Amino acid sequence: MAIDYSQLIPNNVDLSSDRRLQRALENWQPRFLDWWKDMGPDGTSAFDVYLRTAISTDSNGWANFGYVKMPEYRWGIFLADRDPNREIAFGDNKGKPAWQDVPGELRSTLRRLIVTQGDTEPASVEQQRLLGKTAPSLYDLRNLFQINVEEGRHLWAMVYLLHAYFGRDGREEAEAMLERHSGDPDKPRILGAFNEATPDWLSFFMFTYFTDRDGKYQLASLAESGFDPLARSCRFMLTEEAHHMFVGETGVGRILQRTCELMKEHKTDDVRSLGGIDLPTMQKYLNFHFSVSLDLFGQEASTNAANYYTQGVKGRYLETRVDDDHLLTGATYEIETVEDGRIVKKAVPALQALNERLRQDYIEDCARGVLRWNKAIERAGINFEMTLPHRAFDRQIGAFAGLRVSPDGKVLSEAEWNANKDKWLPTDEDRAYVTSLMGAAVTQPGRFAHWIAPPARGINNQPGDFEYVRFN
Ligand code: BYC
Repeated sequence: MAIDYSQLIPNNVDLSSDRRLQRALENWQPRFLDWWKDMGPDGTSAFDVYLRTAISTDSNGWANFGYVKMPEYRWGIFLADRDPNREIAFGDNKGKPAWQDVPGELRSTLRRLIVTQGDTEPASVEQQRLLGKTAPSLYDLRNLFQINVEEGRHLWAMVYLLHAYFGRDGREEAEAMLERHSGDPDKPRILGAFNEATPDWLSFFMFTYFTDRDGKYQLASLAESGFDPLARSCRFMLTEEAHHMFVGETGVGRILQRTCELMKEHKTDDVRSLGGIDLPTMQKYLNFHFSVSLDLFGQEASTNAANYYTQGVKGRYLETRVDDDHLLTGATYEIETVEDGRIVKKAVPALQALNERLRQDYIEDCARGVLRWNKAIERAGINFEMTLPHRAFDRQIGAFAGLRVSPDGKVLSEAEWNANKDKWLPTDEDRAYVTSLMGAAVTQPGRFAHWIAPPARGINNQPGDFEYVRFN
């Protein structure tokens, strides 16, 4: 369905037919814009940015490029097309028609999941608010802004659901989305990773590689939901999410490329003396962002997850392609957990292991990009391998929280951990070094900061010296 851009809130949900809902959202809109002004990318209101804007949800329409001032970006409500025959694919309600409204008994569960999902979107914009000041190129600056406006749109997607289906509670939750803030000691964001700082571009690329990828897996599970409006919202969000992970993978890849070039050119490992980011520091940042993102999947054995599945509100990754009964009542799944201070494998009811199963899908996906990075390092003739740390390394949530574990999965004493942790996680000194490289934004078209290689190709096939952002 095409999106009507003549309306104040572009949408493909026939918003004008429901005046109450339309008015409620039109009330929320200025508050969103105030939040964007206060907490969104700092000092950027006048910039013309070469952005992709969705004008319809089909394959031709969702990637329209042109210059836009970000506060004028057409944030709107776009759901993937409805399949009138869609059935719930799993759990106790398997085979029943997908719900077009919220079943009363699932109201609080669904609201909670939608709020948790929605909360991450503005959180990431807040985390990235100052990065524009130190962008390594116009190309990167534009990608940052693209991600920021789309996270804003993803907030709109969840706020629409809250307003349309959850009455007064939903409206209150929509307000609260703009009141919690990343890292705020009194009103923090809900999930841990979204209260961490993203102070530099290495962190940003690691975040978009690892944490946005959690977004992919959580959205994919919610896209299986029996609550059809949620499923359709998430399905369309996933099309936008792919670019965010692309920015992460290629961003890390371009830093690695530059580092390898410096190492080869100067025949040294001492990349810092040459103004680059050394490979061990890259590995430490990877360790940090991977483990923080693993926490986002929740407990290894979770009755919440079992209930979500049985009730039909949150499925598995690509649920309909899994070849089993989609009930999982008698099935077991092997997880790693902790017993008597040791990491052990244990079979648990598959229903309780759904967070862990999703985490496993995620880890395998993360590993594919690491493999591509390593191929590039190898092609450059450098003998170094980036690795994903063990899933128990430095965890704060779940069975491994509090356990000291090395990146290769050995349980350590507190003393062993303290003696080694600076080799595995970024130290204050590492962070200070990376921050020191983040000079004033590089704003000349076609130029790049010294520590990162140019991309292989431009956005929408634009040439290397394209003016992605015009400062007015
Ligand atoms: N931090 O039974 P458990 C994205 C809580 S990212 C703090 O395992 P459950 C994006 C948990 O709430 C995707 N608390 O929980 C990326 C529970 O609390 P209660 C975001 C945590 O519900 C980049 C308790 O611990 N979407 O889109 O099975 C940029 C017991 O845990 C954390 C979603 O997350 C944590 N990390 O699993 C922009 C999808 N983990 O009940 C955007 C919606 C757990 O004891 N959320 N807890 O009070 C969910 O599906 C689930 O809430 C979770 C947790 C998977 C997060």
